[in-house]
Amino acid sequence: MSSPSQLYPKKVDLTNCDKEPIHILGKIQAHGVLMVCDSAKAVTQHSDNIDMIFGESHKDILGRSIWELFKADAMEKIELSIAKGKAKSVEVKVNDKEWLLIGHENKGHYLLEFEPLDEAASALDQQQNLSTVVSELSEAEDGYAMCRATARLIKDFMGYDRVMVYRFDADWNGTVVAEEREDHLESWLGLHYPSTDIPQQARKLFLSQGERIIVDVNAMPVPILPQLSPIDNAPLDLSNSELRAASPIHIEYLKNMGVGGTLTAAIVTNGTLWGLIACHHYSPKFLNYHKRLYVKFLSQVFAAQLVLRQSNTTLQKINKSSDVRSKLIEQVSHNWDLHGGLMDDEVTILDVCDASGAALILENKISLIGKTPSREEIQSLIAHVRNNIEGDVFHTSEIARKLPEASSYKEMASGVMAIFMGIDKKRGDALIWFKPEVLQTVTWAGNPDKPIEDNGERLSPRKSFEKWSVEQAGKSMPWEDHEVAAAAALKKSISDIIIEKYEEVRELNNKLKNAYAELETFSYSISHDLRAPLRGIDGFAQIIKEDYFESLDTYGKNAIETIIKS
Ligand code: BLA
Repeated sequence: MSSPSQLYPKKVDLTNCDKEPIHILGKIQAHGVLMVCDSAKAVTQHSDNIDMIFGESHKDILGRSIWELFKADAMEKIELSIAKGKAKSVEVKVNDKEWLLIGHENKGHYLLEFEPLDEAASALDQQQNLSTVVSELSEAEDGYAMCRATARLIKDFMGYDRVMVYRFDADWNGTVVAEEREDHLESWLGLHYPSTDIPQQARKLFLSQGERIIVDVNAMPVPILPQLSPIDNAPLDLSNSELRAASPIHIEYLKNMGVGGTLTAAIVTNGTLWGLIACHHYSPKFLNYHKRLYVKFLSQVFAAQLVLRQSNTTLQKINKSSDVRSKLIEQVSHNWDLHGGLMDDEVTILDVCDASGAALILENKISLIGKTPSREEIQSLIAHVRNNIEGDVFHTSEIARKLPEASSYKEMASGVMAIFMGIDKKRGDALIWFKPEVLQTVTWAGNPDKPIEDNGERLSPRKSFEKWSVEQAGKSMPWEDHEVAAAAALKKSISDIIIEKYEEVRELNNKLKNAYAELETFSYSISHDLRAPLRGIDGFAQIIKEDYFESLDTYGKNAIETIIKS
């Protein structure tokens, strides 16, 4: 059998740890048994502990039809477990032993996973539990209280030593936001863990499966034989397997934490992983499939309630900001003065969100309000934002991370949110809001910069989870969804105003052009119409001068000279 050091290249580091193909590691956990067959129901692979089901009687079952291996009544149930769209778990009895069989199909492979049958909770109990969950969640006063209630209920129902609600941040680092634990255990509440503890392929698999148990961290995983499937000559895909053995790196991590068994359930909101419910037991712990599904269901109920509550809060805030927006537009429309109407009136753009300073850049003029960087710094910031904006709103709570020069004004503006307005983004008419730096002490479980240790032979997860405090600088409070939504809505309203104003100016321009054209025609016709009689006057005056000049008195002579000169 291959040892972990054979499975893992020596050079496991943070750049390739997220490439480990955890769905095809070729092993299952030791508490269950796996059989795989093809569409003709001939056994193609099985776990190396098949004797747990058949004893010594069926040692060599590869290639044999499962009809030969199971009695007719068991076969009926097996057929049911792998039939599409039917119940996936069935109870079967083989050699006087009862099993829970969970079946599924994956690319022409029929996976039969046998787990020990354990007493399932009664439907009535489950219903009562569920009603407790729903009422506790709806009574909770805020999101944190909901997390606490969920952790407590799952601990009560399932009996793990420690149950945590773990929330991911935007960079996939995570924090324990609620915890229920046995009294003798040290608290992990509020501890931060780096994103590398749960690499991206693990998060992806987890998101699709929703729940996963590791029964005994210290048990040897059981290999699947043969290693390559004769159906497609590839390692067996265990993505949807209940028994899939965990990656040795993760097992080592759990051992370093002193954990004996885990159950983890995904908290999914709007299609993404919001966080996890992580249950730890300090000795091995098996929870049957139905109870696991129940935990999965509870975490779905929790996620749905969370989304509902967040949407309600967001909606309330959006409504409030919509009033602010209407007032701003009204102010601007009074005398078409954006600078005055947005920055220097009863309501200002600072009321749109929770910002401590803001700037308006419009028609090459910059107006400032509250605490802001200087005009020159804002000009340079605008250029950065213009190159990095995706969608309608740019926002970051750590501007200096991408724009190092911004660290000189991080105290007043670590957080930046910006929108461009009007027709010409290149001209850079923009609104920018600032949030100040919030210095925080973040406590990590172990040194987050060294999630991996080099023990000479190969690299392994960190061994120490000793609290590690780091002063966090250069970061503001985050921009909440409703603030970003308010900025986007304001962008639209102001752009409309600017476009309206632009249209108005264009119309005036057209009118002016027409007026000029008319004036030109007018003056042309005037000059044309006047020229003819003038030429007549001039001609006749010339005749008088040439033929009758001497018969005129001095006054008449002067008059003729004046007509010709004029
Ligand atoms: C998986 N790591 C996980 C999972 C969790 C954590 C919850 C999924 C669990 C599961 O699928 O059963 C991490 N567990 C935590 C954290 C807490 C907790 C943070 O209880 C906090 C309270 N792990 C490392 C390093 C690597 C790593 C350095 O620490 C990689 C180099 C890998 N973690 C890793 C892998 C998996 C994992 C590969 C997937 C395990 C599997 O499904 O096979």
